Amino acid sequence: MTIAHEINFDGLIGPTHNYAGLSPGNVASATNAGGTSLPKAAALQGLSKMKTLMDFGLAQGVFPPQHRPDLNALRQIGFSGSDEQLLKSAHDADPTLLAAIWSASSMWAANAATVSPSADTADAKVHLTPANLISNYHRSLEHPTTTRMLRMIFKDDAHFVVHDPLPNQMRFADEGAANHIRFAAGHGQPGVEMFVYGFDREDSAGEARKYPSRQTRAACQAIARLHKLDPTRTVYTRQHPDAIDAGVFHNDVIATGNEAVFLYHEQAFATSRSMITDIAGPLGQPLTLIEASNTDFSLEDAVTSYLFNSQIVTLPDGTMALIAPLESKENPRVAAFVDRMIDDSTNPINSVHYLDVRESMRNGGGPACLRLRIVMTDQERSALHQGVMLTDELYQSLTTWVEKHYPDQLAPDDLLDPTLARSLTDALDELTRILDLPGLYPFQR
Ligand code: SUG
Repeated sequence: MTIAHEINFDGLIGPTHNYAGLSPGNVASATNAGGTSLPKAAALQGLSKMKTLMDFGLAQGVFPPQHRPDLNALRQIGFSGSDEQLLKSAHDADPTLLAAIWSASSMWAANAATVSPSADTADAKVHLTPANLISNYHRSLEHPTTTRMLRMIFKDDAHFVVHDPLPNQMRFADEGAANHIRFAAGHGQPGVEMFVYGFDREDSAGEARKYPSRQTRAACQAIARLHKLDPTRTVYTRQHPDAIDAGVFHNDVIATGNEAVFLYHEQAFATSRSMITDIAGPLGQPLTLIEASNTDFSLEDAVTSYLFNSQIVTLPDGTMALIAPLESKENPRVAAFVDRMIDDSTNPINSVHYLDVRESMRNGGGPACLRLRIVMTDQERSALHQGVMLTDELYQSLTTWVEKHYPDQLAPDDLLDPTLARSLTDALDELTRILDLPGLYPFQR
């Protein structure tokens, strides 16, 4: 039997983390638009989450933030002049354009790529497809650097394939692992991969009305083909339109899984029951279903508490733990549901750890959004770039780096400041030395 473990790669929250209301259908982003953010606190919250998981004995990786503000993105759409003039003219044309090129949105690593482990792919390699993220302009700026970063970290082509992102066209709108759950009897066993979409051009009847769908069925199918998945072990499921319209802009806001455990809300999917047989059949063992009903708590509770954006992790002793956002503890209906789940011996989740990632949460990103999980054998793990694997020393270096370079606060007007923009270039240059990723950023080439 092949032994493999899940490694979580968290996006280190960048120094330009701010609240701009850039994502229609993301309730937290809209609610906090125009507020003052705390970039240093945000990054330290994220680092502390990574350290907590490492201290549980789990392998933990780090993805560096991207270089923002992306002034080249402004030149590409016709703005010109000095840095100061670029920032000012973009602001005068449309303040959301200015905010977009400053966004630290690459922190949400669950949207970096979709990943299939080698146990599921025909060529027995780990396949990664960077997400094109074309549904929102600020996020569409991420994939060139994400692709480059993944190709530096997963460089060894004996083990890894990093594909190009899907075509930049709405037909193939893709948001990565946030809309993908892999089930398996154990991490190293062949899995069943579930792809979740909101839009299907063959079937427009089931569409959300109020908010956009960000993932298409065609994108899911393309990734399954690229990753050489077994069609009999691949399941496509549609998000419930009512869920999208309640603020479930990614499936990981309403469902999650780990190994053979499936945790979801009864209103998550347009097709709850049939899909469960489609998953459990090829898996060859029953799924442990943990369903939250509307009487447990509502869709709105799910969206404000972000319970389903918890990470379910398998601990070294074989039991599972729930890594949940503090907001779940603060909702009495959700917290009571969690208590019942932990007490229930028919599922393997034995403990809950509530973490503070409030700065990210205020933009709609919980614990699971902040990480990309990759199941790997020990051999694959030793083949990846080791500079991004968290150790106590790296945790210390990154904490010191954040303390030294990050602004304490960012208000919307700060985004007009060219001095801040320039100081961040030096900081990121230093970061590529800490993580041993020379030449990652466009300004270094
Ligand atoms: O794409 N928020 C992100 C949150 C992504 C959460 N990720 C997962 N669910 N996996 C988004 O909507 C808000 C930025 C702003 O408004 O300033 C933002 O991009």
